[in-house]
Amino acid sequence: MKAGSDAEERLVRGQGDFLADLDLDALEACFVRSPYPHARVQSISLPGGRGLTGAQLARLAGPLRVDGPGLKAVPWWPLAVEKVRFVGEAVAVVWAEDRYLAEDLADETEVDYEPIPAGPLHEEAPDGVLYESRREGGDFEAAFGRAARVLERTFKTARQTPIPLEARGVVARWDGAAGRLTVWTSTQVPNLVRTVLASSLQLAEGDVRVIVPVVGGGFGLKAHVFPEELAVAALARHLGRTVRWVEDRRENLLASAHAHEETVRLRLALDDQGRFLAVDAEVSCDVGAYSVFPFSASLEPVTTGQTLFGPYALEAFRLHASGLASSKCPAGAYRGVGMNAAAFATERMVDIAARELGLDPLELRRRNAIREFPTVTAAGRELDSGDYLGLLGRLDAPYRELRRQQAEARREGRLFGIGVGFFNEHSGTGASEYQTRGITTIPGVDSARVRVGEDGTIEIATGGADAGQGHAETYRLLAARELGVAAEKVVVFEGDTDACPPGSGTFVSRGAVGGLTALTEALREVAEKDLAPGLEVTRVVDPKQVFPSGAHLAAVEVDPLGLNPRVIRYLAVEDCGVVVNERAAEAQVRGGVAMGMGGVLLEEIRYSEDGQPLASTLLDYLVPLAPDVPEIEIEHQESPSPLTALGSKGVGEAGTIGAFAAVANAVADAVQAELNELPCSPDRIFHLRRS
Ligand code: SMO
Repeated sequence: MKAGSDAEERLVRGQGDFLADLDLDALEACFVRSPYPHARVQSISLPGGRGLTGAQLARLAGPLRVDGPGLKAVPWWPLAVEKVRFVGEAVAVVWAEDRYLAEDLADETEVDYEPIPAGPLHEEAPDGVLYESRREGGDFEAAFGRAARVLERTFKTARQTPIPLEARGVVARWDGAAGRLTVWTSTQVPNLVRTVLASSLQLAEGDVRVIVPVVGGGFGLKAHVFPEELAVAALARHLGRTVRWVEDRRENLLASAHAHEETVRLRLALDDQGRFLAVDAEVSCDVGAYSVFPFSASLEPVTTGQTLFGPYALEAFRLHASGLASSKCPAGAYRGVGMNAAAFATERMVDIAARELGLDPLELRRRNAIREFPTVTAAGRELDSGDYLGLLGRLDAPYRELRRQQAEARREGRLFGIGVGFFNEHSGTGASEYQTRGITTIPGVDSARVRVGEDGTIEIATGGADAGQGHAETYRLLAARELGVAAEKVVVFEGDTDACPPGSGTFVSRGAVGGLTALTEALREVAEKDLAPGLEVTRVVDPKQVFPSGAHLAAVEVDPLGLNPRVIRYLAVEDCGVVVNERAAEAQVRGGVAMGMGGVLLEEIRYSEDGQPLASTLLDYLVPLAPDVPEIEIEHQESPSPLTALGSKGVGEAGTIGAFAAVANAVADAVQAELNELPCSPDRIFHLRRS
């Protein structure tokens, strides 16, 4: 897909070609989905030769499966075979000339289920544990032995789902003569989709082409390979026809991927000066019915565990992390991944400690912030650069001003609260890092190819994939700067495995880490060789993880009658290293903060006791709307990373991570209660205040 200079204008005019807009003469597929959380599929009766059952499809395509240290490798078939494990799991696929007829066929499909009242979801994991690990760093016993005080609390984040404006979708075309499969899919990871399709359908990778149309938001959801992608591709090959499936919102809420249902139990050891000595953490995540591909059931437990107390100096750290199976939609990547829960738990704990010690929360953070870089933390993270006291310092003046406002508001009996969210995060995880962890399913290299056209046009192709980040604009800015050419002379290609060099796509803010490093190096080599027409340079890099950081400040007022929290002021101080494209970086922060506000205040997918999802429309699953989001003030502090070509670090998730901490602390401060469970909904505040 060409992401040239006219692409953004077409988007603004509403003329972008999203997956559902592609004019491809396709049959429309519809999935038949289970109404039971856990049941044996006894029989399926399909309407007249226009459907396939899970057992039939299993002969055409192999399952998704992730193995690795601490993981139980459980197969996830394109359609359920024998058993369903969550409400919404597909058991059959039907097709017709249009979606209406396909929906009718799905309705006419009869499935006999025998509910399974109890027992393990997977024979491979009789105890329900899909992932488990332990780690310890520093002299843990000594640090706890010296403690003047130990605080213990448990924090919970809500099950959420990313809700991209455009839900998932895939079109597959089989060219029998060439033996080639072409797949258009709304994804962040085109090369990974190609690799997995090839192995599942037993094709050569070169015989699979994956094309990414304009994508209406990914937020991590589209960084997976899904059973539906395998099913539609297998179906197209089986029928020798082009087949399309476009997910509707109900399917998206029930059966795409969920995230963030975590319980974090912390024990914090402090000395008599309020210095943090050590943390003992127990992180357990409800990961749903399957281990998602490629990130697996380890994704959130590990990410949260690594990120807890991230910006603070500790002598020792101990972690027990687990991912537990349940009859719910599988949990996957969603902006911030486990870092949101880590920042929420850590920063709530810091506020609680400040209260217990009678110290100002900002002062307690200052006292414990990491001061020297680079450094290796007790949790084993290699922090590349930063200026954490600098970040906190920038909050000083607005913080004091808000405390004055708060004193006044409290005199008037108003519920006015102030919260700080101080954090660091990792971005740009590379191939070697994943291999060190024993994970081979996640690619980790990033790539860029720069070609000088015969007419002097600069063609940039990368292994990234744009899902609304505005990659083309950033690449053009960079090419203009490095080569001294006019931005209009630069054409950008992304998201076509035939036209672009292989790379990891877009997740963990890797675009600004490995992506821009590969591109900058390629541009610089082209500049050195002097821009000769026909010159082509390709760079592939295996990036090293880098660590953006930030300090956020939120003010919240809660109306005393309805107990609705309202964010009235928000300041985000970000350190994502060198800012390459300020407009794009700030748009990321703004969108990220809005998403984080959703996670703290509104969003929750609950399940009934008997496994029925209680949010299947956007009337039940509340997301923040424009009037809920205040003006977001953004400041940049730049601590260049020594590990990337430009010193940049990535900023895609920072807004969300900071907001999980700052907004939650502000609500807790407003209602003067220990709000340790999300979302901070009016009913939760009501019950907390009564107890
Ligand atoms: S949740 Mo992201 O696409 O790493």
